[in-house]
Amino acid sequence: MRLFFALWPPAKTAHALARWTHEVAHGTGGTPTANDSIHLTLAFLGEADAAKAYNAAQRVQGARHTLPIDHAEYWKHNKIVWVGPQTMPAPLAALVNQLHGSLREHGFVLEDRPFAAHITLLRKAKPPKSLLPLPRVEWPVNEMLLMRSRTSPKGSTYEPLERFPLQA
Ligand code: 2AM
Repeated sequence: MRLFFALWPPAKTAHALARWTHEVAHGTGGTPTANDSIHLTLAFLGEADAAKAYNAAQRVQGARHTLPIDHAEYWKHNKIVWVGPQTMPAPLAALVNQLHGSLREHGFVLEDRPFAAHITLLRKAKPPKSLLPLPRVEWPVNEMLLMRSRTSPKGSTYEPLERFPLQA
């Protein structure tokens, strides 16, 4: 199974981000992420064993927090438009560090590149002249999810396998 850990926004937040993406796409073209597929990846495992991933995640004790979405950027190398926090929130950094540490202890091989908190909203986009101001959105982070990804020529679909509540 192709697996990853992620944060999922509430429907209202995803909707606001999707509306913004739609406006941006007038200028850049590209394929918008479907509303219910908008997410932030914490760790990408690729083909992996779900039970092992579950065990690794159970050891993680993250704290609830709010994720600010106050930065938008275009990456030339993979032609995506993404949004995320301008500054990494400390509880998110701690969550990612714990999760990556526990996954490595359980034998998972993760990318060496430093973690970049990004939410991909447009793929195959042309470079934008400028990016529209972002809507003010609330993204409460109360749980992390173990997700299964299925890829097809039409794109990826995601299915939650397990939810891990964060501490209040
Ligand atoms: P992306 O949005 O930048 O493509 C599911 O594929 C999620 O895992 C996506 O959010 C994707 O990020 C992320 N991801 C991280 N590393 C990946 C990799 N090597 N291959 C595919 N997806 C990866």
